[in-house]
Amino acid sequence: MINAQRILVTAALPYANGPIHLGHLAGAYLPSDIYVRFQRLRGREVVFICGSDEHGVPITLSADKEGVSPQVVVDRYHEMNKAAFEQFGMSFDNYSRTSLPLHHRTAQEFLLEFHRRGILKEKKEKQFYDDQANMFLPDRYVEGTCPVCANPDARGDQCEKCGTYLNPMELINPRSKITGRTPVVRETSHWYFPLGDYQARLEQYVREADERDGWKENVLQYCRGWFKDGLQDRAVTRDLDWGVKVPLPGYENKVIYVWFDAVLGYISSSREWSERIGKPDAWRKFWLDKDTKYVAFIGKDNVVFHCIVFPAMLMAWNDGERTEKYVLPANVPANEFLNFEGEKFSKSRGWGIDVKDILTRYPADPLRYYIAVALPEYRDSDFTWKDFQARTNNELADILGNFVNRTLAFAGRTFKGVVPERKELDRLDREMDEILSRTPGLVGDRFEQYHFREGVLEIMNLARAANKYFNDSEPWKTAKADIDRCGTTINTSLRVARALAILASPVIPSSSEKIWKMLNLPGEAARQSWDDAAGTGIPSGHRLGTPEILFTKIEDDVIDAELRNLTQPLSPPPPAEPAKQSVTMEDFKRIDLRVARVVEAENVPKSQKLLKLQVEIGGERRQVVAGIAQHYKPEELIGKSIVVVYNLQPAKLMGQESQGMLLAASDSSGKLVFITPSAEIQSGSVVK
Ligand code: B3M
Ligand code: ZN
Repeated sequence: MINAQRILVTAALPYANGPIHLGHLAGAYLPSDIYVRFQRLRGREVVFICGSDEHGVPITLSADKEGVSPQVVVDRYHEMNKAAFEQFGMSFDNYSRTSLPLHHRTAQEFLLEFHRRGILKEKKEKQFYDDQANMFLPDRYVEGTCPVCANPDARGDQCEKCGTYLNPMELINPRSKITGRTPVVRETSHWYFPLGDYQARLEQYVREADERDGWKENVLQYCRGWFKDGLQDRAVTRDLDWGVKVPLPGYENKVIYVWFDAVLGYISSSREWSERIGKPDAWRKFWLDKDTKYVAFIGKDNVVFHCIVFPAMLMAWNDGERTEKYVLPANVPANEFLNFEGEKFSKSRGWGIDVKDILTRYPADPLRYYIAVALPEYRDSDFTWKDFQARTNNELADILGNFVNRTLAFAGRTFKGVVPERKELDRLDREMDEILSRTPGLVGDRFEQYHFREGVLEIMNLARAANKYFNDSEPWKTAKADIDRCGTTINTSLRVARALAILASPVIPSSSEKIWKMLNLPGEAARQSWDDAAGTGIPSGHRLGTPEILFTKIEDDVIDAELRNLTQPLSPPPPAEPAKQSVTMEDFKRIDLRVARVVEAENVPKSQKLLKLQVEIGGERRQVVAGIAQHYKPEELIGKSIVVVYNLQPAKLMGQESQGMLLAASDSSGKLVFITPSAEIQSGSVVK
């Protein structure tokens, strides 16, 4: 574990193409915020950097879909996400955006430096082109069948189903995202970064950084996988017009690849921060001083870019003659995914909750606490409304809130709100002292090692022990029989309440300040010293503030209403599908649609989406595989009439032959229904 005095913390820059949801918070944001707040309490010099990623195909696709310019999309979501992060209590020192001129300059500076030193190679390559839309189709502009797992909806840059990173040219049955047509192949030129040249050094870097700071096993696994496959040259330019311009001759109509510019967004955001606080050089001591510990928090889908691509870029820069030498990440803690009620968050299906939406109904702290104890640190985990209710009511309210409240209320009643003296200690006091004094170290160790879940549970264990101590000490009895004994119990309880305010403040910052205020202590809980949290009590004679409710319990009917609303779309509702290109009657007639009757239906093993149907089409039997398993149970389909595309080329889906395609309609909420004739009609009938 590296014990640095100065720490640079970055959290992945979310794409400004949609509202951030709870899954994002559990991946990179809450862990980084807990870490930063904790390190500040430890007295470390910390800067916490983030911002919107405003370039790349995810942005232009959203803009195309809505029929607006990319600028409109990024302006909207940058502001929205910035506000949501604030409301959630993220303590970024700077939240920038990659569309700023300062960022464009930074990215171009790196590209030109690499170009000048002959690091980049120019290559001609074949790429998909949509000759109706008149544009090249980089990355997600192409979709098709994954060559690895046969997912029919793999994106050009990655198959979301099996996780394989793809080149659009590898897709089977490629189709343009813009017109739906099969793209043609054209030649284009791009600049490549020779990642392979850095492989040996990168392997050494990951090995040494892991030895020093204990990298997470999941992150090491991803890296090893990449190293094993061998690192390839990666194109750093794209045929697009939205992004950072490539300042090289012949590249006037191209931009820098979004990932090349996005990771540099950490640097430009740090520079923006320096300028904003009036110390234009402040960023330098974080980025350019080898004594800085740099920790980059991300979600698991960004590992390769932070553990391999970005470090290689920084190595390449550092090899040059310039005096600025950048620090590489000392650790890249990446979480797995948080699911929502057992299923992946899906914007398109409206499955999940936006941060800004949930914060209109619940305060940030209970949400922060629940996500913290459910963090997907080792494997995917799940957000459920019932668990959220249980953690809020049974832990925050009944344990932590209850302990602080009864202590203050008791001190108010019995000692007129003045801290009593701590006299002779008995066994219970000494046990409580013991638990209290070891907790900051215990939790601190977990936090230093990025095990936030365990750290947070230890904080709650302290509150649990304190409640038990209060019960076992029975101050309501000693108040009559032995007031000194009673005073000692309350003094000790107040000391624990003070420590809890400090130790819990990285997780539930506003509740911690409330406790601090109730204790009527000077300053803020967030500005105390972690290491002294247990040692310093509250002096006897100190006048306490008034107790107030810390956490409101969530009633059953509130949770029931959330569960009933589950199928509602995420806000804002996705815009209607734009019309496709017009087709001639001729075009349409080439498609042979028939009524079919379902005779058998079953789930496809290992697939959550696919159902395998045996259908009868006018005396002929065919097998049709349809992606409707999340909407229909197999038995609901047997005997039903459906419409199928009869002359579609057979395809294999998850190893199952499909000889036709079922027609279905879906709306923006993700609801999907199959199409059926309005009355009985013979199977095999032509639909026209
Ligand atoms: N915008 C991907 C994402 O939002 C990407 C992260 C950039 S970090 C430099 O998951
Ligand atoms: Zn795949």
